[in-house]
Amino acid sequence: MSKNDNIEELTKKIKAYVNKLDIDTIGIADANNELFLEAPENHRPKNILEDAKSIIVFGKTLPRAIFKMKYHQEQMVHRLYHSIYKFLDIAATRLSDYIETLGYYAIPIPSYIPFRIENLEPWGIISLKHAALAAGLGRIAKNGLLIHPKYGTLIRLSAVITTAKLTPDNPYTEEICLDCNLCIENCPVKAFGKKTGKFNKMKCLNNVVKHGLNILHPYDQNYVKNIELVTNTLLIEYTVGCTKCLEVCPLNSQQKK
Ligand code: B12
Repeated sequence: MSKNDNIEELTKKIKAYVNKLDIDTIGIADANNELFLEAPENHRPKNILEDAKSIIVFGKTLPRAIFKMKYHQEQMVHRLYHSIYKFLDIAATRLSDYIETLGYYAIPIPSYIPFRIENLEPWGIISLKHAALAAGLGRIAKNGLLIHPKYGTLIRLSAVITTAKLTPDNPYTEEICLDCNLCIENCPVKAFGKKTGKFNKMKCLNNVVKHGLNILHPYDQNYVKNIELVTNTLLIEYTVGCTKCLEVCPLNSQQKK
């Protein structure tokens, strides 16, 4: 296929390839989407890949049964999180490879690690929630997560930035979040400010990312300074200490059918 190919044809071809990878949902965003301007310079798709034109964003859901388990829930969440992130990383790598065989450049975005620390805050290479919002996959729920009309906040995300010009999808306009506040009220570390609703990432991170290393290393300013290297190298297989905001969401317990 050459660069002069019809944009619609190319879009269809790429979406068909992604669907063959057993993906639950897919959308396309324009690399110029103004949402990305809210990210720091070095976390905008256009600055990550020269001449980027589109971002293909896709997701896979966690099984609903996670919150119906009587025993071993934390252990299963641990395994499933890392399996699903690897699954998505492999899908993104395969898709990038496919797009490059069509004559364009394409780069897969990691679904979790490595992240970067900017002003003492963790950032993914790009924010996948915002990419998914731009690609019309869903809306941002009250707790700041991407909420999908069918998979709720159990949807896990991945993306590929490419120089191929593709047809972007429209934003998802209907309300999805039920605004019930259960996720905010049940947060065990009160990560959401009572008055402002602002999300304190470090409070959440300290309760979520559990690793043997944390027992040996005091969680202080020095730790936070080194957290990028520590997390990206040693914490890859951390266990997930908290999923309360997912567990209490009414949309996450609906049957998938
Ligand atoms: C670092 C990180 C964390 C950190 C910090 C979270 C954070 N909000 O930044 C910690 C460890 C706390 C964390 C926790 C969790 N995480 Co996390 N995390 C990430 C990671 C690697 C980077 C996120 C990032 O870049 N944040 C930086 C910016 C965007 O922060 P922000 O708070 O989201 O943005 C605010 C402002 O910047 C501003 N804003 C407004 N408009 C716009 C527009 C743009 C373009 C930008 C950039 C910002 C912005 O408003 C935003 C909301 O307040 C992503 C993977 C990825 N590459 O995206 C996964 C990711 C966000 N995590 C995910 C998940 C599942 C979780 C947990 C549910 C895990 C769990 N415990 O079960 C919790 C969620 C807690 C919660 N309610 O948010 C999923 C979310 C999927 C979804 N459906 O939304 C992601 C996308 C991973 C994936 N591949 O699916 N995570």
